[in-house]
Amino acid sequence: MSIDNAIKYKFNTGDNVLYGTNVICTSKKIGDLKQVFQNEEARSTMEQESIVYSVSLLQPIEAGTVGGLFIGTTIIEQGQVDQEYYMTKGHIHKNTSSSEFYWGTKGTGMVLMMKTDRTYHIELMSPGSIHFIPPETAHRVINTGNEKLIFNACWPADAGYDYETIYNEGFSCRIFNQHGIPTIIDIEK
Ligand code: PAN
Ligand code: ZN
Repeated sequence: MSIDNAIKYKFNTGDNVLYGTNVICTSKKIGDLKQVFQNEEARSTMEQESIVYSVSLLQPIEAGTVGGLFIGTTIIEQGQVDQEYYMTKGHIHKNTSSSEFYWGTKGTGMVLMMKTDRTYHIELMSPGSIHFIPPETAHRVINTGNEKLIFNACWPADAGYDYETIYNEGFSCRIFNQHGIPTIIDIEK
């Protein structure tokens, strides 16, 4: 029997970031998000080094391991490109049978989930809200509040990522700030 005294991995409630030997931190800046927002011209004239969202990702097991799990924390800054709120790029999992949990810890936003037939549904995210993302469902989170939006995610280590489909085809709706109200606008493909 052995007891591990040291905390191997840690979710720091101060800065809301994961710590540990297998944690990778990345961020997406305005300059990384070409073609993600509707008004590409507005995005291209913004400060390119400005951070839109950051992810700390804990991979305690090798990517691709069947039965393994990953956990990640995402912080989406408060901001807009023209009238469109800051959001994640969004993706579908390469292994399309993978599902995922998201749960909110700070701020408010929307979880957008879109099926392969492009029908979508939206769930409101707030501290304590839990969101189940079923298999074969593209997912994106939008920060519609007036502070940072922070959420955690847990998904299979063999899920993989497909960003290309969403990059090419987009989601079937976008969320804009219209006179202070988050407004869902359907998008024709
Ligand atoms: C999340 C996302 C994270 C960033 O951990 O990867 O929120 O969003 P994008 O990956 O769309 O840029 C997750 O869904 N993992 O599967
Ligand atoms: Zn995912």
